[in-house]
Amino acid sequence: MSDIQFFGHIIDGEEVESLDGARFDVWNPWTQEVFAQAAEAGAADAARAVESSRRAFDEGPWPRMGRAERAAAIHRLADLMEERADDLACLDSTNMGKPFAQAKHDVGRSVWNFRFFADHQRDHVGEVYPMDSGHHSYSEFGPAGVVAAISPWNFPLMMATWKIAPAIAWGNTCIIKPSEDTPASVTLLGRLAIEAGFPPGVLNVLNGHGAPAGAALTADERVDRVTFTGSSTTGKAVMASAATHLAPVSLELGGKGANLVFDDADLDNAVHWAVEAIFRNSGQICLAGSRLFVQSGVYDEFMDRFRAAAEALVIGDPFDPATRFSVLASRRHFEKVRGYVESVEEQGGKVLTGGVDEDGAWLVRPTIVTDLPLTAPQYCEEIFGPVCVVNRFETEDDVVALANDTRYGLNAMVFTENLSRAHRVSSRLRAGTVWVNCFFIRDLRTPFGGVGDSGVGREGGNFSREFFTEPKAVVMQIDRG
Ligand code: TXE
Repeated sequence: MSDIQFFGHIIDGEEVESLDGARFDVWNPWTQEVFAQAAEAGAADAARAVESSRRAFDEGPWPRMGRAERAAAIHRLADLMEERADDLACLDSTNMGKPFAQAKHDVGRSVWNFRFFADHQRDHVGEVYPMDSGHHSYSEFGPAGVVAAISPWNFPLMMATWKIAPAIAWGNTCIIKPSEDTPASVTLLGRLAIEAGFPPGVLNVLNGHGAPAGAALTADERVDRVTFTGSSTTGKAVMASAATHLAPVSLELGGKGANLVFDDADLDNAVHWAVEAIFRNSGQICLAGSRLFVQSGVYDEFMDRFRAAAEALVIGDPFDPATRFSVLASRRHFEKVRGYVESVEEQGGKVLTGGVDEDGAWLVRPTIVTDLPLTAPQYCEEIFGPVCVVNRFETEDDVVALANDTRYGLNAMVFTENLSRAHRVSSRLRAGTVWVNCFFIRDLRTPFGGVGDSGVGREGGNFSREFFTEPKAVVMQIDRG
C-alpha cells in the first residue's frame, strides 16, 4: 500500500483532505486493485467548496478581468495539460480501463474544450437592435455566478472539461465533482489550474459520492447554475434539487442511439463506424449506436462484415499499444452489463458473437444480439456497454418509426449515399445530433444535448453562452426629438 496515490479536494487554491479525514478507495478495473485513495467529501466539505467559489466570484478578480486576460489564463492551463498529456491519459486508462491511445485522444479534446471556449468568449460578438422609437438596445452577457458541475466516469477528463471550460471562460467560478469511480484525472487538472495561476476558488474539485457530496452542491442556494452528465434517474433528482433555489440546469443524460444502414450505404464506411459507435470505450458512451437497423438488401453482407470486425478487435491491457478494447470501468458496472447479456436468450434473442468473459475479468466482449422483441429491456434500456442490438428493416418510413420509438433522443447515425434521403431522414429523427456517414465528430460551435430522457438544454458555442451567462438587455435613448 506504500506507493498508493492520494487525490485530495482542490479547494481555494490548495489540495486538502476532507474536514473529517474521510477517504475512499479508487480502483484500477484492469488489475482489479486499489491504486489510490481520494478524499471523501461530506456536506461540510461541499459547503466549504461553495463558500470558496462564491467568494472568488463575489470578490475575486476572475469575473472582473478583461476577456483577453481570462482567455490567456485558460490557455496557460491548456498548455500545462498538453505538457502533462501522458500523465492525464495514464490516470484515465488506469482508473477506468480505457485504451491509452483513446485516453490520449480524450486529453486532446479536453485541451481543445479550454482553448475553444477561451477564444469564444474573448471574441464573441453581441447584438444591437436599432429601434424606430429613437432608442437602441444591445445585449450583454455577464457571468452567472457559481457553477456546480457534476461529471460521469466514462470520459472522466473530457466530460469534466466540457463543463468547466465554458463555465470559467464566461467568468463564472466552478466546483467540479467528478464521479466517485474516476476522481484521478480531474484532480490532476485541479492541481494544474493552481500551477497555471488561477485565483483561488475559480476551479474547485470536490471528490466524493453522489450523496452526500453531489447532492449538497446542487441543493446549495449559493450555486447559480447546475450542469450534470449522468443517468436519467439521477438527472431528475438533480433537477428537483436545483429547482428548490431556482438554479437553471443543463442535463446531458443517457441514450439509446439508433444507427440506420440503408441498402445504398458505403458498407466499408458503415461497418467501420458501426464498430466505433458501439465498441469504442467498451460501449460506455451515451452516444453509442446501441440499436442498429440494417436494410434487408444488405443485411446479410453487412452482418458478416460487422461480426468479423467486432471479433477482430484486439482485447487486452489498456496500456498495450495493440489494444483496441478493454474491461468495463468498475465491478458495479460490469455486473449491470453482465445482467443484460446473460438474459438475452430468456428474452428470446440470440447472441451472434461476444458474451461475458468467465475468467474473472470485468470484461464483456464485443457483443452482437439479434432477434430480440422490441419490448426487451436490452432493446429499450441504456446498457452502456458493448452490446449492439440489431434489427432488419424494409422501408424508410419503417426505420424512422423504429428509431424514434424510444424515450431517449440523444443522437442517431444515418448511412446512405442518397443525398436527399440523408437530409430527409436526418430531419425526421428525434435526436439532438444526427451523424450522416460518420460518428463522434464534434464542432464545439454546434448545439449538443438530447430530447426526452436524454436531457434538458443544449451546450456548445452560443448555447453554452446562454446557459453560463445572465444575458442582459441595455436600452438607450439615442434621439430625444
Ligand atoms: O450514474 P449517476 P452512474 C448511465 C449509464 C450507467 C448509469 C449509472 O447507463 O450505467 O447511468 O451510472 C453523481 N446528486 N450513465 O451510477 O448516478 C455521481 O456521483 C448529485 C450515462 O455512475 O447518474 C456522478 O458524479 N450528483 C452517462 C454522476 O452523478 C449525484 C454517464 C453520475 O452518476 C447524485 C454516466 C445526486 N443525488 C452514466 N447521485 C452519460 N450520459 O454519458 C449521483 N450523483
